[in-house]
This record gives sequence, C-alpha cells and structure tokens, in this order.
Amino acid sequence: MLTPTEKIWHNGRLINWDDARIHVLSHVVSYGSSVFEGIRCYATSSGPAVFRLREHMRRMIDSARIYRMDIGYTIEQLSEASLELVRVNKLQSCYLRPLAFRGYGEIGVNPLRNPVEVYLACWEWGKYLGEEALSQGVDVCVSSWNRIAPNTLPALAKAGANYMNSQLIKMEALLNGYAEGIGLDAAGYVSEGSGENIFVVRDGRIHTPPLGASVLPGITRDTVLTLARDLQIPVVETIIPREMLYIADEVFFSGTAAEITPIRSIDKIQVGKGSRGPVTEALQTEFFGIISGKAPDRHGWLSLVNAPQPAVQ
Ligand code: PPE
Repeated sequence: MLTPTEKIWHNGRLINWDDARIHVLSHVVSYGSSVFEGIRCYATSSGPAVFRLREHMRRMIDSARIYRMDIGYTIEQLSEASLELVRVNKLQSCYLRPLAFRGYGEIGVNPLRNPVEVYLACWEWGKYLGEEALSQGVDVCVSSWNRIAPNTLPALAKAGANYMNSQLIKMEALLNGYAEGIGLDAAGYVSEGSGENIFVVRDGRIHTPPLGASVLPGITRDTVLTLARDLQIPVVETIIPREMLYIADEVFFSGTAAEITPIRSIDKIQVGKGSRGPVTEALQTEFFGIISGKAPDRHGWLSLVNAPQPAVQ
C-alpha cells in the first residue's frame, strides 16, 4: 500500500496529499488521456539525489507533444518543482510520479477543449520485483499478448493508455506463477516487459531491441547502454528473435522501478547457469555505485535535492 506523504504539486502549487482529487468525468477516466513518468530519488551521503531528472522530464514533454498536449511547464520548471517536492516531504529516497492528463470539461473523444492538469507526487517505494530479485533473478514467461503495434499507440510516448496492454501482460504472468511477462512486438520479435526494457547477453555481447520494436525509450536502458560502453562491453540495438531468449548466456530487465534485474528462467527454460551472470553483475555494480553516491557521478546523472551549502569563507 502507498504511504501518503504531506504534499503533492498541482499546476504550480503545493497541495495536501488528500486534496489531489479529480472528477469522475475527467476526460482521462473515460479515454485514458494521460502521460506520466516514474523517477527514483536515492539516498546518498550528500543527501537525497534524483536520478536523471531532466531526461525523465524531457520524455514527459515529448510524450505530451505526441498527443498534442500542452503541459505549459519547461523541463527546468518541472525539475525544480520535483526537487522542491522531495524537500518539503522530507524524504531521503522515494519514487516520483509526474502526471499530465486531460481534465474535466467536455465528454467525447476530442480532448482538445479539456484543461491539461499537471501533478507531481512522490512516496517511498521499495523493490519492484521482490527483495531477492536483484541478486537471485526472476522467473518470467513470454506473454501471449503482443506489445502495442506501430500505428496503433505510439510506444515512444509513456502514455497511461499503453499500460492497459502492460496490465494484460502482467496479470497473465502473475496468475501463471511468473514474476513478469515479456511482450513480443507485432512482428513477433522480442520487445520488452510490462514495465521494463530487456537485454540479452550471448558470447560477451549485449543485445537490446531497437526503438522500432515497440519499446519505451527507457532512461535506464540508456543508462545500461552507456555503462556497457564505459566497460567496453560490445552492445547492439537489434531485432531479437524469441528463441534468442532460450539460448542466451544472460538476460536482464532494466527500468526505474526494476533497476537492473537478472532473469533466471524464461518459459521454464533456465537462462545460462540459472543465476545472475557476470555481465549483469558488472553493470549492477556500476549502476548501484553511481546511484548510491559511492562511485563518482561521472555522467552527471544525479540532481541533489538539497543544494550544496556555500563554502564558509
Ligand atoms: N518499458 C516500459 C513499458 C516501462 O513502463 C518502463 C518503466 C520501462 C520500459 C523502463 O523505462 P525507464 O524507467 O525509463 O528506464 N516503467 C515504470 C513504471 C513501473 C510501474 O509499475 O508503474 C518504472 O519503471 O518506473
């Protein structure tokens, strides 16, 4: 269950958690007209720090643009407001959920006359796929549901409506005893999990589906690609046939919520040795080093919530 915090940001103002309510006839409720983000803030020795804040806000504005939605705030304004929100809620680490949606006004498919409402909320959120997932790996399946096809719903937009497809994948997986499901794209190639991008390692080379395979352009995906290049591990963005999953040495998920989670079996076929592999572990070490503040933030990925105090003269 969600643990409420004190404040939520709405259209430029801080309001109480319990006052962040909408009318049942808001456009978004009937027609799914929302875009959103998921961002993590980590506890570091310099205080709470938000991971790749600007990149997430840029994607939010991109998502809105695809749907002709004018958010009315810049990347800088949304980023500043996020830092302020974490500060006023006095959290050391949390998950941030920016949301923009078509609000109350008219009913009918045309959204253009309804107001756009922008919210930022945050709360404490633990591990996504279970406590042991990060070290032990998870058991997953290939879903009988495909990901959204091109020319149906745009996958580059992180829109609420896309998650109806994710829910079908997730529910089917959970009810069949798996932690997560992998969606194939409309052509039958590997796409992504219900809320994670996917990576396949074979013979020391990392493969991930290209943006054309109906994947969300994940910020953690980009992080993994960057860290792999830093480690001089070859990476390719390429079409991945389903059966590559079964003959891979390692497979792992990436995502803000899932971070870097190893996959130990797919459709009950063991992946590699059935435990976290060396490439996955090396990437986790880099990633967790940076987000915990223990390794240098060499790519400038962390935004400190509390601005550093000026040096005493
Ligand atoms: N694909 C999908 C479909 C997806 O939802 C996410 C994030 C990703 C890939 C990874 O993107 P990124 O977080 O930028 O690396 N899923 C978010 C929502 C999870 C939820 O249950 O809600 C997340 O990880 O925060």
